[in-house]
Amino acid sequence: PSERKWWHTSTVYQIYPRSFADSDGDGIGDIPGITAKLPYLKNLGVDVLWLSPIYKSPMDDNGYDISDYQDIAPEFGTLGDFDDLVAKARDMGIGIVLDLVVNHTSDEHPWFLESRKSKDNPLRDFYIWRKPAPDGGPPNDLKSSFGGPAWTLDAETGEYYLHLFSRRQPDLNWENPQVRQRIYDMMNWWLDRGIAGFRMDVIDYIGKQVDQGVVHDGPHLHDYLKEMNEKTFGQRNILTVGEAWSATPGSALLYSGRDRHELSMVFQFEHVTQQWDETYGKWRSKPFDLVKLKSVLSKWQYALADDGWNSLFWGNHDLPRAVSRYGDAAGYRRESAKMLATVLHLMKGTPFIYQGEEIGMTNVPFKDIAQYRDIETLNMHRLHLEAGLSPDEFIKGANENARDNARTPMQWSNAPYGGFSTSVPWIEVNPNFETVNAEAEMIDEDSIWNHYRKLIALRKRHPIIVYGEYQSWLDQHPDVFVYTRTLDGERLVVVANFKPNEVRLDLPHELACEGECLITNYQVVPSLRETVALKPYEAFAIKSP
Ligand code: TEU
Repeated sequence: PSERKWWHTSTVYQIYPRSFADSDGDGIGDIPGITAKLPYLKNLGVDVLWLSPIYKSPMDDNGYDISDYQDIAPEFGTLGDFDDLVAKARDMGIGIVLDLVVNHTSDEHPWFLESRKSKDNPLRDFYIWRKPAPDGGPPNDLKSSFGGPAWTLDAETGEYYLHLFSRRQPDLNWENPQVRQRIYDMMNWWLDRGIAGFRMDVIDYIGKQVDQGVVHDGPHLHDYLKEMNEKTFGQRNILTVGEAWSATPGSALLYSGRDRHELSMVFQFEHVTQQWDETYGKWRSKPFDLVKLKSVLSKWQYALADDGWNSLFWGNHDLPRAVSRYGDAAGYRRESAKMLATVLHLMKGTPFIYQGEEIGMTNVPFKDIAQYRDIETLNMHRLHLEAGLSPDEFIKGANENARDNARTPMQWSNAPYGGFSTSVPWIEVNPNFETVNAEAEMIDEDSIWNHYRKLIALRKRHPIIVYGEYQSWLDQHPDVFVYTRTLDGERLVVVANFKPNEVRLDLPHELACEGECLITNYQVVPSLRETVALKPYEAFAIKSP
């Protein structure tokens, strides 16, 4: 890109505040807990922290249901705690990115309490109300992501309101200019407090046209984003990343193109959803297909090569643990976690690390639905059992793909509750905390943690990692991912074995080289010949000349 931005060389770390660090012993993580861990994060080398929602909320969806955009949930702390976090982070050169959840609010938000009172309430039009269908049922068949209809009848006025998530998350009406203005005012209020950016929840939904059944990529989506940019962060040097499950390379260029004045980048999910079952979605997983995964990752690298910008991530609070999904075959947790990190962090884009990924945290071995907390999982459990799935089958699918896999407490040490809290946490700690924990990782030179630390530092030292041109090789190879980056006469070759067995690889002879091995999860590899013997999950990168 013609213009260089600070976030091109940054690495972002996502914190799920409820599960990160509990400072007051109530079993729920909090803001002072995050502040206390700043030295840990500085040591790891990350530049930006994205906090999942910390606002006042009834916590129907763990804070993605906000009842006051300008206050902090008491279980997380106070505005004073937040300002203290921002100031202490800034002193360490770390920026704080907030989660902007403005597709919907909580049903306890004062706007919704007003809106539902009467049809002529001044705030009625802040939400999306429709008359019942002639048979008294919902206005149309839009569905909620958490199961069931996206419409709930409100007895007060006899009309339905729209909620694309839980019934406690009514959708805001973005067509109303007053709604947009209130949101922009709120964003400016946070920007004035010194935050470094926003992650925007389901931002592809804000242009919806419900009567036409259009949810994502509505006709005014990009107009609203341009307006938001102009009225809020446009003149400030911040990072914005929109969550867009619907994003395609084409729409990503609209969101993040250099002359578009919209967002810095988006999260796209094609590499996630292409691994899901066509019929049962993520509740029935398919065997992992590396050729497909490579083709999606490469497609995005090529599409945003000259304009726009990629975000790079394996996990977040909605996704299973990447090491469990793509690696972790018997005895190779460490090797595969490092391999996955290598492949992702050496691509072009801004890498995001989800808390615990840097110590190789894994999915949970829950046995009973009572151990789950997530609203989506609990709803789907009910619906799938009604539809005939056995409880055991459901738990198996949930242990592979449910959102709680990523939401168990951060494993700090082998102390009780993994050192996360002094009392029983809101959700069980993964029982492997005795061996998988930050304390053990940090003292071990060969750990996953130290591997992440190296990758983050390499990005700062080598412009080729930030700006080098991407090319993939051996696209049809079922076991190995090979790509190159080139910049100013230099070339970086990245080779990664995705299989828990040795692989003999024949490389195109142009890839043979000698140079500096920037990173490896086995022995240093100083040169590449046309035949390479790769160990299980081996991954390395060589820079030449
Ligand atoms: O996620 C959007 C979203 O579409 C996911 O809930 C998705 O449907 C699900 O994980 C796939 O099965 C965002 C937030 O990241 C999520 O935590 C919130 O629950 C959701 O929006 C509503 O705010």
